[in-house]
Amino acid sequence: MPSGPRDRRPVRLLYCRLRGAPPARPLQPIPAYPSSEPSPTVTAAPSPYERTPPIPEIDPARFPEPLRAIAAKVRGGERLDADDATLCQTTPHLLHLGRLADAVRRRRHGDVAYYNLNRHINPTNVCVYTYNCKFCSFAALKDEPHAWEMTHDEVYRRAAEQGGNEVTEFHIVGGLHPEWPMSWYEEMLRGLRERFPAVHLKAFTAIEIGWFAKREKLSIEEVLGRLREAGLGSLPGGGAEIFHPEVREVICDGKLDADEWIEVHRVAHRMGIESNCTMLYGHVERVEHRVDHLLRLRALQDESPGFNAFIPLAYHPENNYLGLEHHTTGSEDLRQIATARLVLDNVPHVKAYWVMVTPKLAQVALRFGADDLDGTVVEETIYHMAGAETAQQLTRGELERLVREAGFRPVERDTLYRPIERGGAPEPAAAAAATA
Ligand code: V47
Repeated sequence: MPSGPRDRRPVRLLYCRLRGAPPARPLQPIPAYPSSEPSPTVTAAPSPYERTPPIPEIDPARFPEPLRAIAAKVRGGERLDADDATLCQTTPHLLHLGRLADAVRRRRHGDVAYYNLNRHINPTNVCVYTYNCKFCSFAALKDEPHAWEMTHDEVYRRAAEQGGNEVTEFHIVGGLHPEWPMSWYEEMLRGLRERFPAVHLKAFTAIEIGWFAKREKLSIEEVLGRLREAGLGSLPGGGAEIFHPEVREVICDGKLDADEWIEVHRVAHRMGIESNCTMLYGHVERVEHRVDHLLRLRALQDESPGFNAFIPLAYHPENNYLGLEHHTTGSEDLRQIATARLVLDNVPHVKAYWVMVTPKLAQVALRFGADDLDGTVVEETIYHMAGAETAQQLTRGELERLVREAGFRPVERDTLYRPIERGGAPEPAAAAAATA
């Protein structure tokens, strides 16, 4: 495990199913996070799901011919259609695409770029879908040496190691454990809420929610109701992968299908539980699958708003059964950010998840439509087990520096994108940008 925020050693192959004998992965204590932040307070601000308004200053004549029609639509506040989305996914004019996405991003968020102080916790990687999800390098069967199962006390200890109430979010996801009842997770949420009452619990992908419903023979609404009662604040966006059945059959056959994933988020939004959404790209999918995926997310947001952020997730190929070797390129990563900003006109935030694309590219992505870098993270397993060589955590200072040197103003947010005030007066411009 890295020894602190400055440690840049890659967390190497914890276990390689493709290559041979797995070393055990003991749970290691994480060194204390060097911080003496005052407890946070948040300023109220609504989360705007409405579409991006017209941007009259865009001049379509200044764009290459194939992009002019899209530029005219962005200028008029018109929605892009499937053909436009396909063009975004294929145009060689990446910088011009980025310029359009940047205009939309600035119209919504001005010069603000968000980050948060969060901590990821993965209570277990034991998962009934270990052999279904061929792209996943995280999951394990119970008797495999790299499997882990935390106790409640281990979860609380990990939560405390970051500095407890100094973070504003615990991001908690894990495998679908065949033996743990939903009450195990309810108790965990209650325990965290009791010990860290100021920390938002963003927990459980739609896949986990679907699993609880199946295992406990409950409706999605009953599962979400019980988890909310125990302390659940919102849902992360994982598990969406690529919705199209042609792709799902290859990469995660047997897992929740597109309609089921969407139904979990629909129900959550109707209950007032906000969420995020994702797309896993750069594996076997084609352009039309990505377009279909984005349009399905947009349609759900029209029908039942509640997505705060979209996070394009770049596929990492190591230590899994998919059998691919290539990583995504920087251009591809920036294209996904820009396309999302232009096509998902009703999703307020686009996240450049630094763990996935590296802090350096995430910084550039702020100029291609992204307005958020995610957070401090502290301990990441899903991507690092798939070969990510990024650090395990960034400090607040490092995140702010990335934002400032990209020409934006860093604003710490809570999970629901309300600016956080620590001690001094809130920056009025930051609060205004958050509500714009
Ligand atoms: O659901 C799994 C993806 C997701 C691999 O909501 C992989 O704020 C690449 O959803 N290569 C989990 N990706 C991560 C996630 C997330 C991350 C950050 C913020 C938020 C949020 C959500 O990671 C999984 C899956 O789609 N994943 N394996 C892999 N080999």
